[in-house]
Amino acid sequence: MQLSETVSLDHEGDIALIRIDNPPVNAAGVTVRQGLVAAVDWLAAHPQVEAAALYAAGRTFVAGADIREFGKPPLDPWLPEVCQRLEDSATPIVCILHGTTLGGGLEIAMGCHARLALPGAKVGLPEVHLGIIPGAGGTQRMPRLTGQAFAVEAITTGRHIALEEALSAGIIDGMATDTPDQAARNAARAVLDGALRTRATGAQAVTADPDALDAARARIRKTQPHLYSPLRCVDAVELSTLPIREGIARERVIYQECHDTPQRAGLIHAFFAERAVAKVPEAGIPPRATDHIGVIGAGTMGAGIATACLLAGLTVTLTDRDDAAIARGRAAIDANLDGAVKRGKLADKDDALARLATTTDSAALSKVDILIEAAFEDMAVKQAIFADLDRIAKPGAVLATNTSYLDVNTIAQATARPGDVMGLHFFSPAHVMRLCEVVVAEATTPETAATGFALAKRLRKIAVRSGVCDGFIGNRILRSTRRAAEYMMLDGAPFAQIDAALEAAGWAMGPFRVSDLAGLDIAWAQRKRLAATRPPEERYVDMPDRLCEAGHLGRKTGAGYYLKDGTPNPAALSALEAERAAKGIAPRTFTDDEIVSRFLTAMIMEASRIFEERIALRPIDVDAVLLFGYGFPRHLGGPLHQADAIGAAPLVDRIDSFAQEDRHFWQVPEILRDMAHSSGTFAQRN
Ligand code: T1G
Repeated sequence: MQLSETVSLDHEGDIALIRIDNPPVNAAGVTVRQGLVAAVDWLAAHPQVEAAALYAAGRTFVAGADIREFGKPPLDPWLPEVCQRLEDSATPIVCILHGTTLGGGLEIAMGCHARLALPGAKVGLPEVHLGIIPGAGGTQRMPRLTGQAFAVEAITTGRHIALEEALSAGIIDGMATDTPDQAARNAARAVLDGALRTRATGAQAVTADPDALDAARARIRKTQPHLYSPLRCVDAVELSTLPIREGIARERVIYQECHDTPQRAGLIHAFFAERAVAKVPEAGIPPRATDHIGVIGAGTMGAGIATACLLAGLTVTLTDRDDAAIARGRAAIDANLDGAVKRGKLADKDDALARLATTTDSAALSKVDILIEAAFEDMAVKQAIFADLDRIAKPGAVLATNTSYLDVNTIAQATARPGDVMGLHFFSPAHVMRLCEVVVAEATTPETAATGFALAKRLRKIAVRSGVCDGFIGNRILRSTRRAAEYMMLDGAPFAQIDAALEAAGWAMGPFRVSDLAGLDIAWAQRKRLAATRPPEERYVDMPDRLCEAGHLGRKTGAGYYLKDGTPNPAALSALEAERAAKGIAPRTFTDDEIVSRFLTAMIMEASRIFEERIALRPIDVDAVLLFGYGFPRHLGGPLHQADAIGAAPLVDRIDSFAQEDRHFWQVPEILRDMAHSSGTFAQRN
């Protein structure tokens, strides 16, 4: 019988089977919660039913609360109540877990009186990644099953726990076989037969483990000082020695405090951004083949791209001009694959290497489905390669360039088949970084674009659609923020302070440390390329050029902004002083907040223009690029999420005030000014 839109119950003599069916991941939305309460009521009204089992249809048991309900008015019944009702049921209820039982799903399971899992099942309480704590008894019931030490680690890291570990930790009581519905039937019968023991989790005792809680707090303060919810998870686990109802009431208060933070909103925006980017105009178009990939250029990028393809089970032909380059490429791939084996990402290295061919003969590329050019970043070089591809590539092959800045429209003109040409901009190291910009040029056909997305998906990349402009979405924003950082540096903020301020705010790495890592010559080459078109009124900081000229290119030469030991490079400091003296700049101090505000505002300015020009189709695409490729703090949700959080009108005021010192750099994008007038948001445009 149907108890709600998504929950049904089968009465089979002295047992009852409760089924949740809410695709795609059986999230515990309002109809699931209503149905479960109705099931408990039904059991209470049918005392002749002596055991029940709860299971879910489809690919997984409940993967959590329904995230789409967050931030909206709460709908009765709440999940904590539902879990309590399950636990209070006089009829024992066994839960059958399959797939990924996460968050509210595991809390439902822990509210039941026993848990059995099908092979391959995983569990976890990942709420901390969404800026909250488990809010339906998870922080109170998990310690009752596992002890506080295990629970505090699992809840503050939010990691997925594999079946074997969940069994040994006490979260799961045993294994089940068969389909979830049959497993449920067997489990309910096992309860009746006395073969499966049931008990209420909330009735179990917990021993306080202050050392484990202190250790967790110390780790979080060190590694995630800018985040709110991890420490609150520890506070909640600490309450688990209280009687269950009292503990859950106190957990609820902490949950609500976390829920109301901007960090929660940012983290949930990031969760949806990761998935929203796949919803592109080309999504429904059948792609061409993506099995055999040709990579042109065996340098760092080419080797990384080849590695990513091999790790995804694809066949790769890698070419370069001479044997020495090929040998270096092979060595790099070999080392990459060793790393993947070590990290558990690859089982059989020989199998991967067996799918790799390397050659200096470009004719070997005639059979490949997709060609990815990763040669030297120079237009003439790329045009020569693409002109040659007309002769070599099979008809229908997709011709992709991995350029980071160059105009894909111009590259496409070098071939007689511009419709097959696109950009696939990977990030170094290409087999590790999750972002890939899929650059759709003027002539790129929808089928070609769809094939680029299909390949990126096989490589398990987060693929974001970008139009053509200098630097596409990510590097164009990077250039703008780097300028903002350089201006602050010249005006008096030590670059070490700029890096430290941004890192303390949650950025993975400050801009100067990023430059040292990537090599200062990359931006130098770009500045030289753009020198001819640079408007005279543009403010220009010379010091990075001086460093490059002196051979300080960053880590690869031993020094850049910083020395090897991490202290500022004296050559950088003296170049800066000389430039200030020459330009008559009296250095002033900047607070850390001001640094973060200017950096973020510059980023928002450029991000707004990129959306305004439809280089990115939606604001959330820009956010995804920054989040997944540029170390933007996840809890801030991305630059355009931040624009909404700050508000268009205050942003316009802020930019106008910065413009008093530099009218050329600080200009309010039209779209922001319009939004300030109309009280609009970027979220409305997603
Ligand atoms: N709510 C709503 N939609 C969800 C969802 C959720 N919890 N989880 C996934 N989806 C959607 C997702 O947006 C996508 O939609 C589709 O399902 C498939 O997801 C009280 C408050 C389960 C491991 O954090 O980790 O419980 O894009 O593409 O790779 O304490 O989704 O197709 O339209 O990711 O197979 C805690 C989040 C919630 C789990 C499946 N739970 N989800 O991965 O598919 S908070 C989570 C995941 C909570 C309580 C608290 C993964 C997955 P669309 P997918 P997948």
